[in-house]
Amino acid sequence: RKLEFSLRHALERRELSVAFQPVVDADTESVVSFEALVRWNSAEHGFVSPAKFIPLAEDTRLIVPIGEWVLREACHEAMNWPSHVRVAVNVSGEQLLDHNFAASVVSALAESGLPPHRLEVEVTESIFLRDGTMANQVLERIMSLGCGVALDDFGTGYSSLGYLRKLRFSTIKIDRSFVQGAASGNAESIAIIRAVVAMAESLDMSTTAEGAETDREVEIIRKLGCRKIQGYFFGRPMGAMDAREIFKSRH
Ligand code: G
Ligand code: G
Ligand code: NA
Repeated sequence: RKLEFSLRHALERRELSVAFQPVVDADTESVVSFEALVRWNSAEHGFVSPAKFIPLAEDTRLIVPIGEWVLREACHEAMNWPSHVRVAVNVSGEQLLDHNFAASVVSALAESGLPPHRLEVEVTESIFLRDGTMANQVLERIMSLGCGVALDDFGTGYSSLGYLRKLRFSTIKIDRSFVQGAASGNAESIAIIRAVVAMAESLDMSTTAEGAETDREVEIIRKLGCRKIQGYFFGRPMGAMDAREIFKSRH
């Protein structure tokens, strides 16, 4: 397919970039990390949404070199931020299960000089469906390097609590649909967020509420005890230079 052909050449043509979205501490509202989000401005197709090209990259395994590039870019860029600010990088199943993945994390850290604890790898529940044993092993290796591992889109997939017993995630990310539900008074969403926060606390994991857009949403998330908040209310994904500016203006 034509899009696939273009995507094959996107890296060498320097059409990819990384956007960074701030994650703030729920109490202080100061930026504690950024999530790295890949962007593609294609010569042939213009801006292509990740929702469109990430699945294509996964099907064609182009996600392996693309993901490795994002990882390196993100680690390098994080070196320009204050040392308490972390960077989170999304990792697809295809990438995580590639035999080279752990080595690519090691070299991204070494090349950039980023301390391992400043990198958090984000995975979704779906990775445990493919090859749960292997996914566990790779994630344990990543954790043993000192990196964090966040469980993304929690509650939307094929949730099993089994992997929470095996792996010490640094963060559970609560899906935007629960945040929206809670703010519109949906009792089930509120109960689920409350339960996830309590579970995370007792497992010594942090929680991030995703996709907060309004002060009403921020208000309820805070009341429910989520530790961190990510969403348009505090900042959209932005270019690297704009992300750096945040620390200049706010100190
Ligand atoms: O901003 P947003 O449209 O960026 O991203 C849509 C989805 O694409 C995100 O939910 C995320 O899961 C995925 N995504 C964005 N960047 C990356 C990346 O670098 N690697 C992988 N595997 N997925 C990404
Ligand atoms: O699922 P993941 O954590 O990868 O989510 C990242 C995606 O969510 C990106 O596409 C990002 O642009 C999007 N996103 C981040 N904040 C908000 C928000 O406040 N509202 C909406 N609608 N999308 C958001
Ligand atoms: Na993510």
